[in-house]
Amino acid sequence: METSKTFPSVETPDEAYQKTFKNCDELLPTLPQTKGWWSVQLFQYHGFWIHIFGIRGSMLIHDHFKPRSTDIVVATSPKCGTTWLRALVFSIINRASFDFSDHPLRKANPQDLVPFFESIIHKDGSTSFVDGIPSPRLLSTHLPYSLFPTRMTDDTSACRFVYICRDPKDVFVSKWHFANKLRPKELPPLSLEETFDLFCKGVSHYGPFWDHVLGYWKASVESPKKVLFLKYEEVKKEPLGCVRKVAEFLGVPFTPEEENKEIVEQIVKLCSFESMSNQVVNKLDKRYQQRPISNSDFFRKGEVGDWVNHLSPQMAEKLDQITEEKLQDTGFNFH
Ligand code: PAP
Repeated sequence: METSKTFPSVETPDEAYQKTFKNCDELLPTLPQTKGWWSVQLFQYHGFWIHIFGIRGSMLIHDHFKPRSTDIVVATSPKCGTTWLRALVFSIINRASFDFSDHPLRKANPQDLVPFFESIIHKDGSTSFVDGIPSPRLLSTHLPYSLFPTRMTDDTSACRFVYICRDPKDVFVSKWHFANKLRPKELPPLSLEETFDLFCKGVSHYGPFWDHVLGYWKASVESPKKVLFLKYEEVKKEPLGCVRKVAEFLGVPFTPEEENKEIVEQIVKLCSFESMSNQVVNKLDKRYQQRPISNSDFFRKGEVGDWVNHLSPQMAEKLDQITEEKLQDTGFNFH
């Protein structure tokens, strides 16, 4: 649930980009629209409620992105653990390059180390920025799996996706808190009830939430070498096992020597909520120039089951019921 820190310059897109921009401009008025949770309008694009920037980003990726076999895409529906997974993947991939006591994650927010795909594809009005990132490129996205071009998702391309999902009740609560921070002060705060209703109807950034999760889950079943599917609750419970799983999936398993040096333990500790939320950069730095969001807003509680402090038993039951219906016959559950 983000835009880039400094809104990428798109004033002088190159010719190829201009064509995509034009296609996007022509498409938007034809799409169903609704008011988002804050001031951003959402459009229903291929079944998902996405803001203009995300749709244009998706179209640019579709038309212009040149994948590499080494690309790693950290994918999430907003508020499922994006910040955490970015930190984990970054530290797994770069573990030989940095000392844990003087690690980039102690000086930068994970968003600055694993950039947002839908944003940086805009940057410089061409693919030059994204083409210039050295391999392996680590990119983060909220886009649904179905919106990626087949040259990225078919089995012949070796780029990989690591996805994390989370109990929808906790996702909703986390999103509601965050949206209230983003909402302009002139507007009344979002009521929990009204927002809950929208979430249940699937109207939320990159929603419907369940369709987003199921898209990646099905892909992970069909192509386990391409998509690794994690659950926030599992990573909380078994962080060491999950970090080993991610490393294996990415083709960089921990060696016996690294195990002896307790590298896995150090990664888990560095990326833990306690450690990350206490880094000065994550306590103090403002995130965006024009939005009232700070790095600290990405570290609220980091707990499993905080929904119990916000949702009535009836609301929880309703959400569980919707989840049960949506997941029926899919073989997937959130437990
Ligand atoms: P985004 O999709 O907008 O980038 P994302 O990072 O997915 O946000 O979500 C933030 C949630 O992850 C917050 O959950 P909460 O509101 O329920 O507290 C945040 O606290 C949690 N979070 C951030 N970092 C970590 C971490 N290192 N470990 C566990 N949870 C974390």
